[in-house]
Amino acid sequence: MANEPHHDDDHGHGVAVETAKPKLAPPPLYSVLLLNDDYTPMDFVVEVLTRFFGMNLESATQVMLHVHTRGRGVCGVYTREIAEAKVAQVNDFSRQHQHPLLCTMEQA
Ligand code: TYC
Repeated sequence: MANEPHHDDDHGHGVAVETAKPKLAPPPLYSVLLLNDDYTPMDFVVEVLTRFFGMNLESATQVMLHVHTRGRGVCGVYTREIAEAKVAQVNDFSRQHQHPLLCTMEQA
């Protein structure tokens, strides 16, 4: 009886063992949005969508028209740091070209 095998993790040496958490939680995701305005040219918005969001001309035109008619639209979904970088790049680019186009983000 004294030499029966142990069936716990510490092999009978009194070490406290805590079971590891099985997984890391996935990072929260953020939607990057464009907002409509009355002044930014449609061509410029299409240029932004192709340059910063990797869209082809057809997708970029669809998203631009969606924003134009609905007021806002999603350009892409990213982790926080990538979304923040996209927002900064788009707003800098728009200001450099003297357009009031606004890009923002929200948790998806
Ligand atoms: N409403 C603008 C126009 O009529 C076009 C536009 C589309 C502006 C999308 C911003 O995010 C925008 N010229």
